[in-house]
Amino acid sequence: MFTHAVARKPCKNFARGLTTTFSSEPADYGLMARQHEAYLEALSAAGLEVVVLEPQPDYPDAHFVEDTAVVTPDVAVITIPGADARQGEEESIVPVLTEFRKITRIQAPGTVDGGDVLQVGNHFFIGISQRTNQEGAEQLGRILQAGGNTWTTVTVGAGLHFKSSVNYVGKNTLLVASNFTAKKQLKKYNQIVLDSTESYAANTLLVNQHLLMPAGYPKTRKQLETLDLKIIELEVSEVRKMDGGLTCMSLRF
Ligand code: CIR
Repeated sequence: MFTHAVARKPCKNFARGLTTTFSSEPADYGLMARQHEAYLEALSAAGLEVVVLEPQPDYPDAHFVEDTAVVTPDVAVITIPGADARQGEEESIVPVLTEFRKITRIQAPGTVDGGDVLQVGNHFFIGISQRTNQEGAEQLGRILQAGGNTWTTVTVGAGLHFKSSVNYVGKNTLLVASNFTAKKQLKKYNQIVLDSTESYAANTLLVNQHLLMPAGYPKTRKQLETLDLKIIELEVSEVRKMDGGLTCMSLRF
């Protein structure tokens, strides 16, 4: 059960953030601000007290706060984000999380993006990706293990982060993009496999019996309806243009 979330409002120049997604329409700030507002409302509806931080114009991706920390019941691990342009975002998260958890930090040359870290009970999957390196994963793994957790690494061969393709939806079940189903680390879980035309919907967020999913993925919605959770669909067109999704825009704990 989560009680809190930390999020950050997007800045006016958020469209200058990193992206690999082709879009003929540039990302629009007014629309992004409305989509973010609806996201914060959904977190509140799921029972979370949301701490909302001010925008950081020097870091146009800074509203993707998930990448700056991994928060467990006993510790907050401050990351070193894997993209040079995002290194430094994590500093402004430290004072906020200090109010809730003991702080520990990933050390260089380790890099970790929180988007690569998926918690399933007391097990943590750590994706090795363009952003999270082996050194960072091992440092994080050791910290998690000291807290009584287990961990495994998974190679992220496609997509930005591990959680771009795999998320936990409760009841021992993972929501998995079709190109990740064969991963041996995922075998002992039930899997809901996404239709290949709806892979983006893998980035669905479970919060206290509420499932926040991107709007416009009817096949996935039908699959998720079997889980008996309250489904909230959210518009994320502008988030997606910047390679982001629903998990990225908050830290939950
Ligand atoms: C980036 O490339 O870092 C941002 N434009 C998107 C980060 C999305 N974060 C996430 O999936 N956890």
